[in-house]
Amino acid sequence: MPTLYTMPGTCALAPNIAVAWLDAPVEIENMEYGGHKKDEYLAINPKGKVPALKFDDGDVLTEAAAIMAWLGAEFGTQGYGRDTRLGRKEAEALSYMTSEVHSAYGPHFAAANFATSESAQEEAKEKAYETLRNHYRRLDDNLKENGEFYLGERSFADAYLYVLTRWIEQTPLDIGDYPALKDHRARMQQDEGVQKALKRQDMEPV
Ligand SMILES: N[C@@H](CCC(=O)N[C@@H](CS)C(=O)NCC(=O)O)C(=O)O
Repeated sequence: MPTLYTMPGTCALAPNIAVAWLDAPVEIENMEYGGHKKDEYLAINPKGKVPALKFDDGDVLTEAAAIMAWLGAEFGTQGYGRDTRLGRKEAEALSYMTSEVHSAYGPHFAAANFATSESAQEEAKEKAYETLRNHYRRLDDNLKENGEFYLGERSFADAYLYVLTRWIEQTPLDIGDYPALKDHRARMQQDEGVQKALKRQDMEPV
């Protein structure tokens, strides 16, 4: 059975939720914070990041969007079929959320990678929050247009969006400014699969 490596508080929660929704035969190995820098894990994922999915033959797949694409293709009944609109849109949404929105958190999570002095780091963070405000505005508008789920029907984009709406609490941004996102987060926390994934990752609803 493949193993999905996760860590509390991280974006690995999205593929973890996908595993729960699909009831996929995937073991969850939730490492303590810091486990991602240990030699044993670096041998699995030299990038030193989670998530990573290790297959029985030793092959390893990294990148949350790629892992969810594999899960959907292997165990899913909808989404990720490139011939369906939902599948195309799901790939688009996950690329946007992982490569644009998550990346915009860089100065927040690791300011030292962006500037040396404390004041320059603060400036980098402020710029990041400005960028994030624009991203969350766009996400909120898209969700408002589509209703209950980010793409109109439930998809893995909702799982990743849940990660992003949790992280907002660590920033000076206010989820109250994004009412559709706030409602989405509350609905997700009622979901059985989300609750199961949170527990497996040693996390609580926000
Ligand atoms: N592009 C990667 C990003 C993975 C990533 O940044 N993971 C974070 C947790 S959300 C991590 O492991 N950070 C630890 C570190 O950078 O030290 C993906 O989408 O899977």
